[in-house]
Amino acid sequence: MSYENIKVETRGAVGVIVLNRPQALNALCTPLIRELGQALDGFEADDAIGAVVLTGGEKAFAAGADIKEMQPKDHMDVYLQDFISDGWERITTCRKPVIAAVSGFALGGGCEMAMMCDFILADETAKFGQPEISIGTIPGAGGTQRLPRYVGKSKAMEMVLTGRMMDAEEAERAGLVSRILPKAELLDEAVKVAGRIAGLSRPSVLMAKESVNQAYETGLAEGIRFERRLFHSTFGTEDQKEGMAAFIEKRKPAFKNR
Ligand code: DAK
Repeated sequence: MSYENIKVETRGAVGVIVLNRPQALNALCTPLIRELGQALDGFEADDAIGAVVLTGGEKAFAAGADIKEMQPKDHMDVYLQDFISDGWERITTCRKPVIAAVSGFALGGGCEMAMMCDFILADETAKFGQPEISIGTIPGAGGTQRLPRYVGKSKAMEMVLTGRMMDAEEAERAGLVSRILPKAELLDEAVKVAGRIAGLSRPSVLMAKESVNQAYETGLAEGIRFERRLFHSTFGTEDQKEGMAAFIEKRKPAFKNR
């Protein structure tokens, strides 16, 4: 499939999606979101792919939703069309892990998109922010909900109310970013991490992801019960037998994703 606003490639068992509107700092216009959804659908359906990396350009991961597209719209336009809701949530419904590799600006919808991924790797130039308040609106793709879950109320509230940006070091300290990598290595390292995940037992990976995500949806006791059920169910897989046998026999496991 050919795309205008993203680039898509596979590297081994890893699907790589590159946001590619550099002239607009990867502003997330409707056609881009549509293409992103199509690319994710393709990788989800492809058994050869075990994980996905989502990245942008050097100057920007994405500087937000497209302000030029949004500016003329009125309430009834956005409400009746359910403006840009369709497609935005696609990342969050991916069963395979999606890793964000962030260089440069991740602002507004760009920051929200990175937070929808399973974890965020960043380089030292990364800057995160929810600047919507400065243009007369508020975050609309989960920023007021996910940012406090990542960094706590105080920092999230300050960022949402002032539009202040966080640099990579602060983002790592606050827990928004899992690791900072040198700029030249960001994508290769993200693909390597994704490749490691893709080489593990697929059912275990999907269950592990589902179980961590459950921590944000339920209370502790219910979450632990959910985890226990999934943990027990891994004992019904061939991969659990193989993984544990390989450990005992001091060899690499050969997972079959069964
Ligand atoms: N939209 C459209 N164009 C953008 C853009 C954006 N968000 N960000 C940058 N650009 C464009 C600029 O207009 C400029 O284009 P030309 O003027 O050259 O044609 C080009 O990219 C380069 O930008 P600058 O000249 O401004 O570059 P600088 O280095 O001077 O500044 C900057 C970089 C990132 C600080 C600055 O561009 C900036 O402040 N950008 C806007 C950041 C922002 O406010 N972002 C939040 C947008 S609101 C929802 C889903 C999502 C959302 C809402 C709802 N639903 C699911 C319902 C999200 C909303 C938002 O993200």
